Formats: sequence, structure tokens, C-alpha cells
Amino acid sequence: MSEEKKLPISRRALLGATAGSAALAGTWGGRAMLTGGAVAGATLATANSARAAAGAEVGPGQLDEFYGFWSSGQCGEMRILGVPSMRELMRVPVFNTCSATGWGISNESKKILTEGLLPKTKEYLAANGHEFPPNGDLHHPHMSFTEGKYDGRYLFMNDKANTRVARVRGDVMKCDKIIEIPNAKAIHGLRPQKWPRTNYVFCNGEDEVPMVNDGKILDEPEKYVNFYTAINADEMTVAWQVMVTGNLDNTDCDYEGKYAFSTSYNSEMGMNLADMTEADMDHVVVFNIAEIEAGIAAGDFIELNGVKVLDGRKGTTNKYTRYIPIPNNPHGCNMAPDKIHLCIAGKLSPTVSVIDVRKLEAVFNDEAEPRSVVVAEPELGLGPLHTCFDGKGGAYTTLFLDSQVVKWSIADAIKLYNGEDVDPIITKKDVHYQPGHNSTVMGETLDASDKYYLTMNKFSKDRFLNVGPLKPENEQLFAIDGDEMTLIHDGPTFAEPHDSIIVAPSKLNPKSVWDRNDPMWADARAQAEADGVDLDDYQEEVIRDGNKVRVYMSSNAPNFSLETFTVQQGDEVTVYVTNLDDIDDLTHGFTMGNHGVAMEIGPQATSSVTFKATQPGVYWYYCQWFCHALHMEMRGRMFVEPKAS
Ligand code: CUK
Ligand code: CUA
Ligand code: CA
Repeated sequence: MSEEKKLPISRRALLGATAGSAALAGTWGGRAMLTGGAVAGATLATANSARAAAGAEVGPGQLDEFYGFWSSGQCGEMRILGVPSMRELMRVPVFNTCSATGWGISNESKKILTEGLLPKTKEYLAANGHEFPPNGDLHHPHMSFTEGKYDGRYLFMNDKANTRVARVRGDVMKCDKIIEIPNAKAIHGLRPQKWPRTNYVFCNGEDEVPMVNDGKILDEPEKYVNFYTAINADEMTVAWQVMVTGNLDNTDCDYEGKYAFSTSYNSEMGMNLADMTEADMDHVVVFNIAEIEAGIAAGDFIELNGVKVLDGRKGTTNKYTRYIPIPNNPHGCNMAPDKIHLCIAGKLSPTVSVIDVRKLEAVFNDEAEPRSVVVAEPELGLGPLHTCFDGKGGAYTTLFLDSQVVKWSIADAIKLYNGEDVDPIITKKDVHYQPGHNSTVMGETLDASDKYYLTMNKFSKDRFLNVGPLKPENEQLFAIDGDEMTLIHDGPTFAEPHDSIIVAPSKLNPKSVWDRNDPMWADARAQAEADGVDLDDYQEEVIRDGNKVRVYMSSNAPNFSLETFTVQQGDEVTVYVTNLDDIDDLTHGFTMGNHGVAMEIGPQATSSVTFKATQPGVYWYYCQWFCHALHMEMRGRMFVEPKAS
């Protein structure tokens, strides 16, 4: 056991004591080490009073000022929170399966989860007993843009685990498309095009693989490549890819529709940690959108697994890419809302490299050296990971190793780079502990504001009641509209939000009741029409089609239209439930007992599920969404008759 562990004083008590002495000594300086204790000692009570003082209180029954869209990392879902209360409002299943909503169980969701998979993947999954990947790793949720501002149409997000990109509809907050990206491996960075609108969603593979990945090449790094991908956002198809040198981590794009950017921590093309951290400089790859589109039009591509792929590798003469040297294993890639400055967090370098995107044209014209676009490189602290912006020239960078956020001035950083004697650092705050992503209100858009700052911390350590070896993550919200950054929320989250965006409700207008004609259940509608069933009216139809049985029922609280239906042992049964209730918040569910079958049916929605009835007997189905005083009674029986022998 280590010395530290034998100490009778807990880390928490120690921090509390530091807070006391720090307060006594009056050391509240932004950069003083002692502020660590001061903030760590902040109790719920002080966070609450700070919240009141910052005018950020959200009383019972009151609505939040902002929506927050959260990734959930390896949970695979997207979450919706209220900001500043940080109340969790909804979970939107995407790359995961969901017992409540039937995501991954209903036919409608299974179609979305399977239709965009590549044939090889389907083969692999089938061999392992899956129809679609049972997991996902969702890092980056971002909203669609029109002219540099959120437009509420869609949210896009990546799955690093299975190389997928998904889209969630802003009108109903349900996922409607998932595609697997060919050629690339481990889609990580993702951003929608900002200008003129989100025609493309840019995303990059993190893991490089041999160009021909057929099991014959392992340790020949020169044969490894990586791919930058542009997705057609309206169609959710791959528009083009660019082959690059080095791996790709995070991505962003400018406010003019000219460039996209990706950081690379492995410009070395190393295959292990030592190799990947060998060089002092890695790079940011800059993609020239107009040149790439011209290259496609001119036929300057190869076709790889059905995708038009341009060659933008380092060392080739091409108009598509430029490589800007950046220290050292850089991570975050964040375009400032001043439309000019791109901030690259150095990670192993204590710096953030600031690129002036107006200077890129000269680099593409080979009139200037790549590094000439760097206009500042302030030393901010240890382990800079991500930067967000307040729309007033302030930047906030998370310092993973220092467990701090540093607020700094882009303008002063440029002055310092030009030899003036200024300190770009405005303040530093301790956060608990080891922050990754951060966000401000609409900070990645032209509506960026200095209202709230969120830091998403990777460790909570001793900050909450001990729940066992697996601890929650911790998130902290600061009010930043005053002179100080004031902590107003400190609370746990489950694995493992990476990124988030904070959005004004004026940008969105979700429906409370589905349109009866929603495309989500177009297949069910087509099948019902073929079966002569009117899905918009009361239904109690059982249609036999060989050994397939289609059961159509409607729901009206607290009744299913069918109290019972009969099938034969061995039948493949599809149950279609249409919720004819059209009242806000009147969702029904359908669970078939002992069959692993459950699904949500929202007001005016149709959902369907297919299963095999293999065991004779009586099986109760019930509504699993509490909908009425007689919700428990909202049930019925499936009767499975033994196969006639
Ligand atoms: S990455 Cu997680 S902290 Cu996937 Cu955006 Cu930087
Ligand atoms: Cu319908 Cu519960
Ligand atoms: Ca490196």
C-alpha cells in the first residue's frame, strides 16, 4: 500500500482544509495554486447560492434557458439536458439498444440500425449472432447549420466503435439514419458544414489501416492510410473521401465553406505509443473544399468500395490538402466564431496553436510556408484538449493534466506572438478532475455567447458518495457573464459524455404529437395498405400469409383494440400498434411477456415488432408506458396453438 493510502486523512478532508486556509489567507488569485482547494471545497450550498447570485436558478416547474445536447460516449445514446439546471430531459437511443423505447427491437429502429451497414460488416455480425452492432461510442453531437447558426433541423453524431455516423431529427428527437463509413476506421471527429448550410457533414477516421486491408500487411506503416470523409447531409450518403497521411483525431470547418480541418496526433504513422509520440511536431490537415469538388468533377479520383477517393497524402503534389506542422500530438480543433481563428490544442504541448484561416489561400497557392498561418501559440498550461468561445474574443481551453480551465484572449495571444509584452491568460479555474471537452452557449456558431461555460471532466474521484470501483464522470457549469467564472453546478454523469452543445430553444421546435404520415413507419403503412388495413382508423385485424401473421391493433388509453389474438406454433408474428391517442404526453407501449419484445408507441405513431411464436400457450402482452389510471389493465393475450402434427 502506498504512503498516501495509509494516511488517516482523506483526500477530501485535505482539500477542505486547504480551502479553509486559502480563504483565510485571502488567496483567490486566478492563477494561484491554492484556488484548487478553494473550489474543491465548494459545497452544494455554495454552488446553490452562487447559482442564485448568478440568476441561474431554475425553480420547480420552470423551464430551462437552454437545451443541452450531450454525447454519452460508450453508452451510445444522445442525451438532452436543460441548462442551467442540468436536469436530464431525455435520452435518445442511437448506437445503443433501449429497453424503454424498443430501439433495436422494433422493426422501424432495426431498419435504421441495419440498412446503412456495409455488406462485410453484416456478414461479420451475422456470424456472431447480431443484426447490428450491439454497442456504440458516441463522442460528438453537433447540430445542422444555416449560415453559421444552428437551424434545428438535425443533429449529427459519430460512433467511434463501429465507424458510423447517425442523424437525429430535430422535429421529433429520434434517430432516422445511420450509415457506416467505408474505407475509414473508427470515425471520431465530426462537424457539420457551417456555411452556406450543412450540405456536408465532415468526419474523420482515427485509426489508419493498410490501403488494401486483406490480412497480408501488418508492420509496413508506409502502406497505411487514413480517410477524411464528407457526407451528404440531406441524403446521408458518402459524398467523397480524401486519403491522407497520419491519423486523424478531431475536425472542424470554417465559416466560409472553404476549408475543413483535422488534427493528427500520429503524423509519424507509428504503431505503438513510443512511435506515436516520437516527433515534436504533428500536424493539422487542411482540406480545400472547392478544389476537392473540382477534382471530383475532373475525375481525379479512384473508386474504393463505392466511394470517390482523392489522394491528399503528404508528399504528393495536390491541391486538396495542406499539412500545417503543430506541436505535439494535438487534439482539439475548434473554429472561433470570429470567423478567422482556428484553435488547435497541443495536448502534449502546453500550447494552443492559433491559425488565421485567411492566410491559408497563400499556402494552397504555394506562395507561403505552411507554418505562416500560425498567428499565435500561447503557453496555457498542461494537457490542453479542447477550446470553446464566448463570442467576445475570449477562449476557454481545458487543461487535462492541470485539472483546470484557462480563459484567455485570442487578441492578446496574437500580440504576444508578435513580441508584445502581454499575458493572454485572463484566469484559471480548477475543475474536478481532468477536463476533456467544454462548451459555451452556441459557442461553435455565430450566436456564441458568454452566458454559461460547461466543463466535462473525466474523473470524479472522491467528489460523490462512493458507488464502487466504477465512478461517475463529473460535469461543472459556470456562469461566465460576470467578471468571475462562478461555479453553479457540479454533478455526476454516467459514461461518458465527451462533447456537448448548448442551444437556445428558439432554434428548435419539436413536435408533441407525431404526424400520422411520418416516414418513420412508411414500411408499416405500405404493408397495411397491401393488407387492406387503414392504419389511421381503429384496427383489429389478424392477417395470415403462409406462416407469417400480421396483427394490426390500435391503442386508445386504456385499451388495445385487440384483447386477444391467436397464432400457430412456429408462426412469424408481426404486431403493428397504432396509437390513436392524439394528446400530448400520451405514449403507450407494447411488451410481449417472455419474448424479449418491447416498444414505445408515441401519440399518433405506429410501431411494429416481429418475433417467432415457438412455444404454445397463453402469453400476456401489456402496455409498458404508464398512461392511465387503468394502465395496469391495458393488456391482452396472445394464444399460441400447438402445431397440428
Ligand atoms: S474527444 Cu473525448 S475528450 Cu472524442 Cu472530442 Cu476530446
Ligand atoms: Cu397504455 Cu399504459
Ligand atoms: Ca505524434
